Amino acid sequence: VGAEKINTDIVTLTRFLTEEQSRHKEATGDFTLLCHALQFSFKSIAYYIRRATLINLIKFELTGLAGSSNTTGDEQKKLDVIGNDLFISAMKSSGRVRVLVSEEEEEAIVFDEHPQARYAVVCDPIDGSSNLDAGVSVGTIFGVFQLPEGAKGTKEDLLRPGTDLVASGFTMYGASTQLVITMRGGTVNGFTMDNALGEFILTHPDMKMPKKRAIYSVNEGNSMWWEEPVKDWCNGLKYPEGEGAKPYSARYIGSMVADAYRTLLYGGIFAYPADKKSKKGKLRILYECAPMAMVFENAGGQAVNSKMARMIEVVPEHIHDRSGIFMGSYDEVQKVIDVHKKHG
Ligand code: AHM
Ligand code: MG
Repeated sequence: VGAEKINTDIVTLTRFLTEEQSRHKEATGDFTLLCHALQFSFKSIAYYIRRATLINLIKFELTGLAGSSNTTGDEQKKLDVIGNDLFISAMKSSGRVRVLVSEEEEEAIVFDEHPQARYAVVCDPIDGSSNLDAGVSVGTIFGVFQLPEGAKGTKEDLLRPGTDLVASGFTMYGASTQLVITMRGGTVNGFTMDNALGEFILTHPDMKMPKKRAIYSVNEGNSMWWEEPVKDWCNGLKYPEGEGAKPYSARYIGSMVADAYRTLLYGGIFAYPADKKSKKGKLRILYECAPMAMVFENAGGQAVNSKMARMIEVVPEHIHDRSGIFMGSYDEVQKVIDVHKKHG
């Protein structure tokens, strides 16, 4: 130990949630329990991703590790299936979730065994999974809605704008596991998983993103399909006018949680616009765009769709509905909005 200064008053996610709950006199504790179940799903997904990466390296198959095999028994169970199963089972066993939407599931999952449960959870259990084999960071994106008493968990309970979310956030399974979480109208808090303690530690309290930063993050390979205002905006960043003006830096990982996490910390803008080929964009409103929009707004940034409407106010037409999105530092998103206004 010696001269090393040891913090003996660590704020874990568990402690943070307990303190949050005691600040809300009317709280029943149901939401806190739901958050504990979320926490467990993040920990277990992080664990399996780390383990699978290692196992892949030494050429084992995932079947045995996943603890179950499919009909042929020898085909490996994909990590996104494992992540999805871990998430569903954690939500179901919490007893607090009435209905769940996962990117991996065509239909919403209604937990009729918990008819009194008052929450709906939306998630992408492992976003960016096409990057997994290259060891690139992936993550879980989630959102929580509160349901009216006696809700049956129908689709209508879920086709709501992000402004109805009571909590949202995402994890990033990278060099370390990061968790970013925010509650409606609250601050954004970042936690880092301490593997030795098995706890998420509050390392980034009250995250506020830089008001501007010359970094843009977009798949420019799609630019031949972009609409004029989007092309105009991007060219403006690369070929700025005026004496001594410097162009923006490009950063694109292709894994939303990783691009979002960097953008939150360093500032800049992340975009996945709708275009002539993908008229509705690529990313999903309910469990990708809306939760991220809430995080970015609560951190002082902005998030809009391709029509320049506030992303968090968009109501999806169906649970897997998509949207274009621009999210990031306040001034950087404002630039996009201004260019679109100019085009009328
Ligand atoms: P996924 O949900 O199938 O993983 O797709 C979402 C991912 C995001 O993480 C990322 O921002 C985007 O797709 C990248 O798309 P592209 O490869 O078209 O640039
Ligand atoms: Mg996804």
